[in-house]
Amino acid sequence: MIKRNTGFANLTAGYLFPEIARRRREYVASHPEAKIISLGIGNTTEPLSKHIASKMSEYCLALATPEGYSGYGDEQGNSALRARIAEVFYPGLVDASEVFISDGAKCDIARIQTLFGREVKVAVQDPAYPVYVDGSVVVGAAGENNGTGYNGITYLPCSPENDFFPDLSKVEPNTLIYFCSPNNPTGAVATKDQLKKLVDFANKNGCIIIFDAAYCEFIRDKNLPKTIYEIEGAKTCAIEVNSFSKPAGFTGVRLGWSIVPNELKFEDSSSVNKDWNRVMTTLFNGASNVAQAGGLAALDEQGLQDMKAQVDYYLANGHKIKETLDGENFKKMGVEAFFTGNGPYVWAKFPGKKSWEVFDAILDKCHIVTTPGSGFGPAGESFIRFSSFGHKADIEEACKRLSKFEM
Ligand code: PGU
Repeated sequence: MIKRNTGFANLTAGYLFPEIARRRREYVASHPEAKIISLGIGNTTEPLSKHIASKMSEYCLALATPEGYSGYGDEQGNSALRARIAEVFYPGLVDASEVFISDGAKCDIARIQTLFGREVKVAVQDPAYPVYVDGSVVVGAAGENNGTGYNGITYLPCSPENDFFPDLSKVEPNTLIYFCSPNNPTGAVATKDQLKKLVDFANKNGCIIIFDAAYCEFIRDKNLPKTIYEIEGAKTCAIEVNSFSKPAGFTGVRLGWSIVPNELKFEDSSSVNKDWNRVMTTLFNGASNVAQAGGLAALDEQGLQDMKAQVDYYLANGHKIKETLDGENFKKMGVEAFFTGNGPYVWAKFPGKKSWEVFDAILDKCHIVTTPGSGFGPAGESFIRFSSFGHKADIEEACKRLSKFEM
């Protein structure tokens, strides 16, 4: 018999979001009358831009003609799209040869684990998008589960007390640091000064940063950095992952990218970009050509306008949720809600309560699904994440119900 990958045995319960879906199903089975609204998983709800959809559709129909047909493309992605991403998101900062097109940021985060293997030390912000830790556990880089976390992972608490920016002195040299800004789940956006601290620390200590910028298009404050490459020195210490999922509504279409700078090196001076190219060409066969046609359309003048409008729509929902959580009923419970207006999540602390307890109470009393903060790491305990992805009318109804919530 083949032995089970010990990484899987080491994983705690199921992946967070299917577990939430399971609890929702269980609740609905016993309360069939409940009209559930989801402020849980960060899943886009608004239809694609007509402009982007029609470009994909044109491309798709052309595939049915001899002239328009194409099979496998370059594994690194369509060269026009690589160049356009460099130009739109990283003007003067990144070369097209450093852009790798993919089927999404989550998939890139998974493949990144193969790039560094099981020997690497890992540090994560706590709370964090669960894929960084779970992915590390699967490849065996996280060590053993000791009940509150994994002993091979350095958890860097990010809380209101430290302005959601971690104490880096806890990170050992030569560590892979996952850093997400705008942050999932806290919504915090690192300032240029904070990112400069992170970059300087990484360069000084031989660390590599995996910078997850999946929500960068939500940044409305012009002083906040949208990419880590705005920070001097980032190209020798950082990989960025990014995605069309949230700004273009491509959560189902699937399209993302990673940036691996030519200057980034391993300990033996070999090129990280070269190995990443090897990973992408060997273990990935290129993003869907239809999705890439959509990506190109998303980055022309009309597409950029349409993406901005979609993000504005979700941001308006976020403001509404934050306003509701600032209401008298929540004040009485001592709740403090955090929303920067530069990300899609509202992060709220329920002092003295367990996250799952609050999750259950909101589901039971308001018929609203949320995400328990403890699912993002030990420092997320007592918090709840509210997602602003949803139809405006649903958000309004959810806010009406929440304004009467008590526990
Ligand atoms: N990075 C971050 C920080 C995310 O929050 C998400 C989605 C992704 C990457 C995934 O990007 P793709 O390009 O679509 O692969 N987070 C959502 C969805 C849950 C999930 O499992 O991805 C969330 O609710 O946190």
